Amino acid sequence: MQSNRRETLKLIAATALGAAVAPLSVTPVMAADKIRIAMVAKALGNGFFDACRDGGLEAAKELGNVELIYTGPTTATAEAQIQVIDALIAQKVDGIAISADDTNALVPVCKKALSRGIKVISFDSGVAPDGRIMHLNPSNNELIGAKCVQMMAKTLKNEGEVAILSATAQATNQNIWIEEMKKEWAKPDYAKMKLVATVYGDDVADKSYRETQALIKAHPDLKGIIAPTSVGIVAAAKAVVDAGLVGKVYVTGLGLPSEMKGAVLAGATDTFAIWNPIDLGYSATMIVAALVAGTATGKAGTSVKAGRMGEIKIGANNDAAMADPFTFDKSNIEKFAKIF
Ligand code: RAM
Repeated sequence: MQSNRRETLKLIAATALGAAVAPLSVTPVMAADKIRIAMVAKALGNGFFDACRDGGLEAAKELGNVELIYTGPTTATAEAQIQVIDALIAQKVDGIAISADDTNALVPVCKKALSRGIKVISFDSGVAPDGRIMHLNPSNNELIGAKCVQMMAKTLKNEGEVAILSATAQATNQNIWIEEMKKEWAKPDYAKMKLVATVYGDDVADKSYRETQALIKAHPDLKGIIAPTSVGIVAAAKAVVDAGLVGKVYVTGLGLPSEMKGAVLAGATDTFAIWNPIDLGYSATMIVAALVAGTATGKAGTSVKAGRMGEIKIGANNDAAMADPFTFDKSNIEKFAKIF
């Protein structure tokens, strides 16, 4: 790991920046020499992206010559993200890592950024291939989808009505995961576990809470809710607790241990999963820095050095994936709640 870090510093020092860049701990680099990388969240005020930002800041500090601009719209819509990207183009940033609110709608503005020499990647939630150099998936999509169904099946002993509470209807990542869930769900093991509805809380706590209440009302036999969103899962669990349905309706999906501790201890959630968002933001920032420095191309079949995360291999469609999702329950929630 240390050698990777040293390697990265050496590479950055030897790049287009021209001047030799001393390790950050010794000599701070002049602001004007800094590579400016923007990390664009689906929306601000989401703890998941705050954790990604923390990872990005860690990478920037480690590289020493990177300034991280953490930004995003107030609502998770493509229109709002387009405005954010346009502003970043006007600011002439060097690189952008975006978690997309829409796969295709962001392509033109991302292409515009690319045509101005800005290195654009997507992370977490992808932009279609034409609009980015590469995409960093947090984990294997098939695994994420299967995991969500398996966690629900384990709690419900493979039986009962289940609904999905997603983020926005256009979110690239949730839509892929829901497709993968359905593939897993088609297996005979789950014949008695029925998907009765898919609703969207838009990664807004209030809306997710109200959608959960509506689900409970519309489906009196509902036994489970899968929320593949860190905002939705917390809101759904709260709605279950508030309705006095702990032990009758279970919530699982993807969430942050720090935000899900209450739900797990209350019994509304048996298990849930996630990857480390700090590592995700750290890696995305490292990748953009390497693209700006010219030490990586992001092309299929190549790899990119991402500091303490090691070498990240880039596969078909210029996609890469990080670690497997990790599962949380009563046995480990308190420990991880302190980290992210
Ligand atoms: C929400 C966002 C994000 C997703 C997590 C799991 O914070 O929708 O894109 O990866 O949930």
